[in-house]
Amino acid sequence: AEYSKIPERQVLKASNLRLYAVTDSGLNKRWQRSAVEAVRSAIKGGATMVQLRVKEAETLDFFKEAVSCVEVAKHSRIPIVINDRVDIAMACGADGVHLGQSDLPARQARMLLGSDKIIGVSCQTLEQVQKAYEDGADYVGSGAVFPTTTKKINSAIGLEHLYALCRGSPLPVVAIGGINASNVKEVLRERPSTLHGVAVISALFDQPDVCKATQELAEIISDVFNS
Ligand code: TZP
Ligand code: MG
Repeated sequence: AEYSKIPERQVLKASNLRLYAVTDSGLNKRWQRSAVEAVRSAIKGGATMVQLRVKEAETLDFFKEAVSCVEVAKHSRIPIVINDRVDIAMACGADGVHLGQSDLPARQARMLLGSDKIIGVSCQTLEQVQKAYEDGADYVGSGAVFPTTTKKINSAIGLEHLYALCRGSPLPVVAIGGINASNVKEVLRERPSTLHGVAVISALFDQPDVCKATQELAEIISDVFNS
């Protein structure tokens, strides 16, 4: 992989981005599951990385959830990153943080977290990808590839734009937004060398059986990568 050229940041392996499970506090509430149950089921089903994404929670509640999720993920040796909050990522011992364009810049997050932690940045343009790279990010999340109701988005970028971002990206890319078992093959139809997998929320967590949904998606993704 491209980023193996940066020796001090080998905590993230390309294969970790294959099936990246992103939790959603709203969906957990709707399905009456705790974040830790959601994370445990996704890991059991074959998720290769986890992001704890908590919106509109008190800091203490977010922190406590993060501590339990980190424990589960560490036990399974699956990297876990915290959405938005560098402070919580540091405090709970997570493997890193995932930042949006309105969060702390990756450069400052890197100064706070040091060189051993994973930093991901959501990017919609090549300029943002380039900046994330220069700031010391480890990977880029690009999307929303397709329309989604999980998050308010301006517009979906579509597959051609995703592939163009991947071709211009010095960092590994994970595609996100509206991806599920029915369209994941289509997303991975073209595989620029930097496109390492997909990140999903509702395809795993807006389902009655998270473990089964993860297994089904994981199976399709392995078929694609092994073909
Ligand atoms: N960033 C871009 S789209 C999105 C995020 C967090 C939501 C993805 O959710 P889903 O349910 O997999 O479409
Ligand atoms: Mg964010």
